[in-house]
Amino acid sequence: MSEPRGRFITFEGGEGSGKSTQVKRLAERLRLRGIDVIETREPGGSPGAEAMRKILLSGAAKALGPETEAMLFAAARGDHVDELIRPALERGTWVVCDRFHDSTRIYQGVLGKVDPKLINALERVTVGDLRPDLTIELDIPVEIGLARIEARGEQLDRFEAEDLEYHDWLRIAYRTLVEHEPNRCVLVDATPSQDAVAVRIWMVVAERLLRNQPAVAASGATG
Ligand code: T5A
Repeated sequence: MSEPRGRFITFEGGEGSGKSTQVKRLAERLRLRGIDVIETREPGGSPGAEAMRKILLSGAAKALGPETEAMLFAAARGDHVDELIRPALERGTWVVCDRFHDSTRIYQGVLGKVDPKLINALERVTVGDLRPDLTIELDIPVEIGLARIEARGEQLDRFEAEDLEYHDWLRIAYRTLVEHEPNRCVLVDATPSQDAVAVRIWMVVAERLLRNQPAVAASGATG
């Protein structure tokens, strides 16, 4: 494969940390700068992966164990990468994705205790050498994130319904990941207002990915 020309940004973090909200905000801001960008999510993002999303989030696969869930998330990711992400990057489009391979590493690998050899093998098969240029890890105290989810008034999915201890470990695991991969991952405090979090994220993206890239006139806005 030729070197991807678009930039690949992923968002990670615990439940209710504001990933979907900030994916949208960042994509809008990038478009204002004249950058061609698509927003996507995992599990999902392609028709095949969206079908697998329904199974995974319904909890239907939980009884089969974390190894099987890891394989299903990986299968969905493989389809998403082949159908949407890689083609977009190759034509120069930026991709902003709500969760990616770190979610499997953390939820199934760390929390589910799936053997790292299996996690790494699945990663090799599904994403190959593709890695995000930047991963924003939205960090939030567990009780605030879960309160935001509950305020939506929707039924909790398979992972949201786990107990508080599970979510505490999740937060610790994400913070540890950022400490281990500081060149790719940036921890952003997700407790302030949506506007304040969006500004902080924009500063990170501008510093890490846009510093030497001239703005393309799209709507007259500059970044
Ligand atoms: N999973 C996923 C795995 O186990 N392995 C994998 O490999 C993959 C890819 C996905 C689940 O699957 C698991 C992890 C997940 O549990 P999902 O429905 O996509 O499920 O769930 P999440 O990705 O966790 O997303 P959520 O919808 O739960 O939360 P978000 O996207 O973090 O938060 P968002 O933006 O929807 O915001 C939540 C609420 O808070 C408000 C929003 O308006 C919204 O109502 N909000 C704020 N309120 C106050 N201040 C702010 N700054 C706010 N930002 C947002």
